[in-house]
Parts: sequence; C-alpha cells; structure tokens
Amino acid sequence: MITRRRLIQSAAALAAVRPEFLRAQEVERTILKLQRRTLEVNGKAASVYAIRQPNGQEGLSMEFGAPFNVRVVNELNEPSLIHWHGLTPPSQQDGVPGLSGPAIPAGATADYNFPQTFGGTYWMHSHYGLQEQQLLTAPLIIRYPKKYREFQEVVVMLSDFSFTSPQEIYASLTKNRNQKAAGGDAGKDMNMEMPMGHDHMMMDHDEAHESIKDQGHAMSMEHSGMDMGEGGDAHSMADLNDVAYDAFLANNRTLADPEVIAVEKGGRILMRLINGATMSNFHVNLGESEGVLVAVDGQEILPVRSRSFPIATGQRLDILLDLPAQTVASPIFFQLEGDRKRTGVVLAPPGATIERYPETASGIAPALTMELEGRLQAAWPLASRSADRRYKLDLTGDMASYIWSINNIVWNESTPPFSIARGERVELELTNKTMMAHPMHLHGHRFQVVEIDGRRFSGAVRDTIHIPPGKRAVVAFDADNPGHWAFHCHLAYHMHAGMFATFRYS
Ligand SMILES: [Cu+2]
Repeated sequence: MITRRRLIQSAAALAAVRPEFLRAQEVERTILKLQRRTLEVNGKAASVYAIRQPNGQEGLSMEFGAPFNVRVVNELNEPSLIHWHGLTPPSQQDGVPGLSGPAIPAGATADYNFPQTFGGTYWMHSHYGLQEQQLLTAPLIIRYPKKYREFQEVVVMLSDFSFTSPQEIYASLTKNRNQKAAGGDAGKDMNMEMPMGHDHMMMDHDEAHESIKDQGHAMSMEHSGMDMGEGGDAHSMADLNDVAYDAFLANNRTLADPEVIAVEKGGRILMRLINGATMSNFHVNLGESEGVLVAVDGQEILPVRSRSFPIATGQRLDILLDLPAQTVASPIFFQLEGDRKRTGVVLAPPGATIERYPETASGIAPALTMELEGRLQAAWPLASRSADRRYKLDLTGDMASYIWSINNIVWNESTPPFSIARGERVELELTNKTMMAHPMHLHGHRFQVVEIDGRRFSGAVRDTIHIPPGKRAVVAFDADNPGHWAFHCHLAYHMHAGMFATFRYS
C-alpha cells in the first residue's frame, strides 16, 4: 500500500527531472505570511501581528501523513523567526534564532520541509525578541484522519494582551535591577508582597512600593476566604502574574464580545485548547458539563473526566465534550490564576439565547498546582529504561531583580550547552527554587513526566511542564534528534531575562 507520504516523497524525488511535478509540490506547500493587523480590544484599536495563509486562515491545520511543507513569508518590516511548538523537526528548522539558524530578514522567506512524527494540537509562535507578546502566534493542528471523526473540532487559542509595548513592560519589570546593583535592598521585600504589574510602571519606587504593599494585603485578605479548588496552598499565591494585562483573549476576542461557535445541540465536540499567552496561566471551566481530557501537548493520555482543567503557558489540552440536548448555549470560560479575570468562547446551537457573561468570575481562581499532572498517565509511555545521563537543573532567580536563570546561570550566546549523546535516555531533575511557577519547555523532543516530589510514576508525555514554587519534577526523553536545542521557561519575560539553556549533540 502506498501511503500519502510516500506518494509525495516519490513526487519530490521525480521533481528533479520532471518539471510538472514541481507544480504538484507547490500545491502541497502552505504559505504562512507574517503580517501586521489591527485588532480592536476593549473598544480601542491595537496594532498587532498575525500568522496567516493567503486565504486569511490563521496558522495551519493539516492531516497526519503529509510532510510539514511550509514557506514563511516575512511581510513585517523587521526580522522574525517562527518556532513550531511541539513538533520535532530537524534542528535547523526549529525556528530559534541563533540556535537553529538566522532570523528571516524583513521581506524575505524561509522554507520548511520535514516528515511528521505525531498528530495532535500544536502551535506556532515567533521566537524572535518579544514578538510573541504582540500575537505573532497561531494554531498548528495535525489531525489523525480516522480519529474523532464524529466530533466537531473547536480550536481555541488563548492570549494575554497589553496596550503597552513589550519593551516597556520588560523595562518596568527589570527596573529594580540597577537599584539592586547599586546596593539598594528596597526591591527585596517588595518582591515578597506582590508581583509588579505595569500599573506601577510610571510611579517612582517608594510610591510603587506602598501601592504594591496595599494591593498585596488586599489580596491575601481575599485569599483567606477563597475556594482553593484543585488543591492550591496559601503560599503558592506569593508571586503570580508579573504583568497586569489589559485583556485576555480567546481566539482574539474578549468575553465582552466573544466568539460564538455554531454547534449542534447534543453534538460532540473535540476542543483543542492552546495557551498561547505570553505570561498567563488559566483554569478551563466547562460549566455544568464534564469534559474528558484525552491529550496534553498533543500526546494522548488515559482519559480524565472533570469540569475544570488547568492550562499553563505553552501547553495544550484536547477535551471531548458532549453538549446538552436542549437549545442552550454553553459558555467555556478561561479564568486567570490568582484573579477573577476571565475570557471565553460560547458554543451555541441555532436558536440559542446568548447571554452576556461578565468578564470577572465571582471568586478568585487559585494558582495552578501539579495535582492533575500527578494523576496523568501516558497512553503511549516511553520504553522502560534507566537513564544514561541525568542533569539536575534548578530553576533560579527572583522577582525583585527580575533576573531569571537555570542553575543560577543567566543564559547568553556564549553559555556552553549541556552535552548529551545520541541514543541516550536523558533525565532532567527540575527543582523550582523561586517564588514563581515556571512552565518549562523542551524543543525538538517529547519528554515523559516520570517523577513528582520523589514519587515515581508513568506520567504524561508532553513538551511543557508547569512547575510551581518549591516543586521538583523529573522528566525523561530519548536523545533521538541531534542538534542544538533550547530548554527554557515559556514565560516570555523570564526567558528573555535568562531562564534558558541548551542541549547539543550530533
Ligand atoms: Cu519562568
């Protein structure tokens, strides 16, 4: 039997001698344009980015089997480079400037062509500077042709949005560095009280300090009466949400003007959720109906039923949902951890009344924990094998100076990579020694979560693991994709500040 992939490969092989096959190849290639667009948020126009096909579709959706064959056209007036988050391309096509290759200059193009290894819910985003904050992000869906055919696919990508430029946000987050360097210690206790949002940007330091203290106090008062949900503990509220965003978006829209997705009453939905936010972790709230979580980060797990699931920055969840048989709308909410703010989409059969849903929930959502992570079990675990190499990687840094690092090393271009050897089973022991949670992402490989806080188990296979303060997790992967690979915190400003490392092998 000839597979679709083989057919295309043989077409490619013939292309050298038969020009008509070049055109066939052309047809198989998806064009993705990096563009500017105007987005209206809270009634105000904002200039942001987009990754779109010529027909306007954001990102791409393809069937498993065909090669990933994409041309990126950079129509921006600045360089860029797109990373295929969750895919395992050859290193040179991974889209990390400086590691995989150079950024795409303004006006230039870059081609990508590599075989697929897995279907699932992935996404794409710029790995260049802080462009991800301005929505240079899009879904990347690879469907298994025979799986979930009776389900309607609903793709939802979450984003956090600010009218303030990412450069200004970063400058405000790091402004206490100089004071610290000059011997000032004022930043230190400020850190313990409350994360600094950009509301405080324009204040001088003393003023900001007072205001943050007040806010921290108010928050801990509220916190004492809140529902702790999935097992959050009080001290995990310590440092959440570094940046005070102006809006949270689901498919580019706020809950004040949500996307209404047409569904059939009693229909079956496969929701592919992507947390494409830069700095924000959410709780998915399905309302009255239970959903069945069937995959995380594109990789299948043994199903877990719940009305609520956590989703950290960079992660994906595939959730099956049976809709009510009545003509009623089903809102799906995404609530920011440690906050009342939320966004959402509405699933609505024809004739259903669409209510107006408040943009704030009645209670503050707890911080994300590892409670669910500790219950997930891979449907297809890594082969059982002991580790050939193990690295202890401490997540280090602090909010006050906004210096973030791994093993106290703030990454720069001259930081040596961790060495591993092809064919090895590698384990990374990740211990969060900071007051903030960090969603840690490995490029070019899928890892399995094999230990949390000393308990060994056959956890989920994924590419991004969320590690709250004080927690320790071990992930294992097989070194089967030689190259120079990034491993970093997926909070964009933490990565930018140095919580980044690389692995290299040939
Ligand atoms: Cu981080």
